[in-house]
Amino acid sequence: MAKTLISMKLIAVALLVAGTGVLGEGGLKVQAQGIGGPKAAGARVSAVAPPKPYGVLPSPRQLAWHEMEMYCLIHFGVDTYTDKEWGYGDEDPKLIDPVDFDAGQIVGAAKAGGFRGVVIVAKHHDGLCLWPTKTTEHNITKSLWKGGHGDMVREYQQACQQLGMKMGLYCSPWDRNNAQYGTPAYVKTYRAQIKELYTGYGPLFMSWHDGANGGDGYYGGTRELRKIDRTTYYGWDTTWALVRRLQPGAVIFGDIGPDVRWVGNEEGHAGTTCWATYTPEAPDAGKQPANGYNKYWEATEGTRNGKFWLPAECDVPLRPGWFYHEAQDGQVKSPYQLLDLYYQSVGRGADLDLGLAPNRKGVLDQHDVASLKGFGDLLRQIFSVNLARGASFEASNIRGGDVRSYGPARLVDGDRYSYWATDDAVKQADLVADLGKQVTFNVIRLRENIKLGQRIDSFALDAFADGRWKLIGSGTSVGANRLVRLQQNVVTNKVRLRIVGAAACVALSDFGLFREPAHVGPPSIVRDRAGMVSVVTSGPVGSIHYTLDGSEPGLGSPLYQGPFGLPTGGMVKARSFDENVASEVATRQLGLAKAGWKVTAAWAGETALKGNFDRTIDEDERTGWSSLQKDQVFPVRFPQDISVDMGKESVIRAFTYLPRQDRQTDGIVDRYAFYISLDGADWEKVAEGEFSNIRANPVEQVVPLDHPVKARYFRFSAIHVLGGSGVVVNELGVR
Ligand code: FUL
Repeated sequence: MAKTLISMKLIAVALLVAGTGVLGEGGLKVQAQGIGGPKAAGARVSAVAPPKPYGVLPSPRQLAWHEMEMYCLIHFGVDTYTDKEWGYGDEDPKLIDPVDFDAGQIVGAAKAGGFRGVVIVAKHHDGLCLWPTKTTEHNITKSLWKGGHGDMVREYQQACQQLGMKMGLYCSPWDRNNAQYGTPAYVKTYRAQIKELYTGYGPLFMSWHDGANGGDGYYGGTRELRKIDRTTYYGWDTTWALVRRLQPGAVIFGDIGPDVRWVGNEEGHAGTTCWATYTPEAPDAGKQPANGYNKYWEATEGTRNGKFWLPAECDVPLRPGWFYHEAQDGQVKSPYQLLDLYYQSVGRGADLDLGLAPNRKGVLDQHDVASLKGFGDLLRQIFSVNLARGASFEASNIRGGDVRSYGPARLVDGDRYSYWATDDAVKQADLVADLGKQVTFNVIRLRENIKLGQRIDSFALDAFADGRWKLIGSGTSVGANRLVRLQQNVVTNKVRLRIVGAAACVALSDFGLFREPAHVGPPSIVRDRAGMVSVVTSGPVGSIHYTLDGSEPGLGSPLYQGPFGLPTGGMVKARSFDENVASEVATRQLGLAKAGWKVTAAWAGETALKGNFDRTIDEDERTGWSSLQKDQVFPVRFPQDISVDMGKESVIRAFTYLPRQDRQTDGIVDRYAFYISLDGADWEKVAEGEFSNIRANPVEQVVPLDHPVKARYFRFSAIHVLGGSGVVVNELGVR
C-alpha cells in the first residue's frame, strides 16, 4: 500500500518558479552532484538512464492522434433528404440539393467547439459518393448541386486547409447500391475508391472504417439479402497496406483497429477504467476477429496488458441521429452535455468523435453551431489555466535523484512527454503539490508519458484541510489523459497524489488542477401515465420558467407552478433560474398523451403473447414489455404484433418506438410495419421499413407517416429483430 508522506523521508524537492526553470533547494542539491545548468527539458541528456518502456507502445501516428483529443464526423447525403439513417441504395442522387452548402461554416463551427479535425463521410452505406469518382455513376455529379459540377470532399479539404483543421475520410465498405457487392469485384472497386480519395485529397489524419456490413439492399436492382464473411471478404490487410502507402500519417480506425478501436457504443463514453491496450476477440471461439465481428462490448474498457496499443475512439452524434432529421431539432446536445461526454471520453484517455449533421441546405443549424461554440467556450474557460502551475512539488522518489531530468517540475511544463519518474523498483509513490496559497479547484488532470507505455493501474488524491489529509478522489488507468471531476469545489493549499498501483515505475507527465464554474443545471421534463407534464429539478432553484411555443424560456415566460396537461403533445422548453443565472434549456417533444390508452392484444401468428403490456405505454423509458422466452414454448414466429386502443379518434403524423435501454440487443426490432384502424377491425398499413443503425445507437425511433391519418387504434408490427426469440418494446407513442 502507498506510504504516507508524513512517515517518509523526502528525497528531493523541486521548486518550479513559473516558466523560468530556476531550481530551488532540491535542484541545488542535484547541481552539487554536477548535473548541468538550466536548459529545456527535452534537450538534456541525463546521466541516469530513462525507464524502460512497459508493454506495447503507441506509434508516432497514434501519438499525434492522442494529442488531437477531439474531432468531428460529418454525415450528409441522400439520408439527409429521405429522413433515414441508412439509405437502401436506390435513392435518386437528384434528391441532393444543398443550395447553401458551406464547408467553411461546418468546419469552422467544429473549430469553435475546440475540435482539431473533421472526418468526412465520403460514402455511406447507400453507396452515393460525394466526390466525382470514376468508380461508379452513383455520385455527386448526378445530383442537382452545382449543376453536377461540385465536389464536396474537395470543398471540405479546402476549408480544412484554410482553417488549420485536420481531415480524415470515411468510405463505407458496405455499399447497398453496388450490384457487385458480395463478390471480389466489389472489393476491387472499394480499393479503387480508397485510392482515388487518398491520392486526390489529404493529407489525412484518419482512415475511418465502419463495422456495419452486409444485409439487404438495392444492389443494382436485385433487392436481396447479401451475406459476407466479415473476417475474409474485404481482405482488410491488403486495404490497410494501401492506406499506409498512400497516407502514412493516417491512423486507421475500425472495430479492431489496427490503430484506433471503436469503444463499443455510440453514446460517447469509454469505461471508467479504460486501457489504451486491447486484444480484440471474435464473438465465436476459435475464429479470427474482424471489423464488425468482435466482442465490441469489451472495447469499452480495453484489455490491461493487451496485445496491441489500440486506444478507443468514442463516437457520438450531436443530435440523436448521425444524419440530419428535422424532428430532432430540439434534441441538439447542450454545451454541458458535451462537457459531460468530454470527461467520459477524453477524460478517460480516449478521443471524442462528435457527429455533425448538416441540414438540407448544406449547413449546420444555428442550434448546432451555438452548442459547439458554447462547448468550446467552456473548455477554454476551464482548461486554459492550470492552477498547479507555480506550485512546489515534493516527490517521495525521483529517479536516480536527477531532479533536473525526472523531477516533478516536469509535470507542469506543458510538455506531454517530459515527465516525473521514479526508480525502477518504485511502483508506489507520493507527490505533494504545495500551492503556496488557498486554491479552489474541482478538476484534476493526470497524464502519463505514453511513449513509455501505460504503467499506472490506480491512484488516489488527497487535499490537506484542518491539519490532515482528506481523500477527494481516486481512479484507475491514467494513460494519455485522466480527468477526475469532483462534485464540489475543494479549497486547499496542498494536494497529494498517491500512485497506489503501477505495473512499472512511474513516468507521469502532467499534473493539472482546474476550476469548472459552478452552474445551474437544466430541469427535466417528464410526463406520467395520466398525461400530466412536470418540470423537475434535483434540488431547489430560484424559479422555473417554460414555454410551449418553441421559444427560449426567459424570466418573462410563464412560471412553472405545477403539473399541467398537454393532451395533443407539443414542444415543451423549460429553464431553471437562480438569482439571474439561467440554466441551459431543457427541451422535450411530446406526442399524444397516453391517458386512456390500453393495449388490446399482442400476438405472433395464432399465438397470443403475454406479459406486462402496460409498460409499452407507461411513459417510463426504463421499463418495457418483452416476449423473449428463456425456454421456448412455441416456435418463434414473426411478425409479432401489439395493438393499442387510444380510447378516441386522433390525428397521427408519426409514430415512435423506444427499444430496450439496457445495452442488450435481443428483441430490438429492426424491421417494422405500422397499421392504423378506426374501429379495431379494419386495418390499414401506413408505414413499413427498417430501423437502421439501431444496434449501435438504440435511441427513440421517430417514423413520420407520408401524410397525417385519423385513427383510434394503432398496431406496431415487429417483422424482424436483431436477435432472440421475441421482441422488447420499452415505449410506443404517436405524434
Ligand atoms: C455506424 C454506421 O452504421 C452509422 O450509420 C454511422 O455512420 C456511424 C458513425 O457508424 O456504424
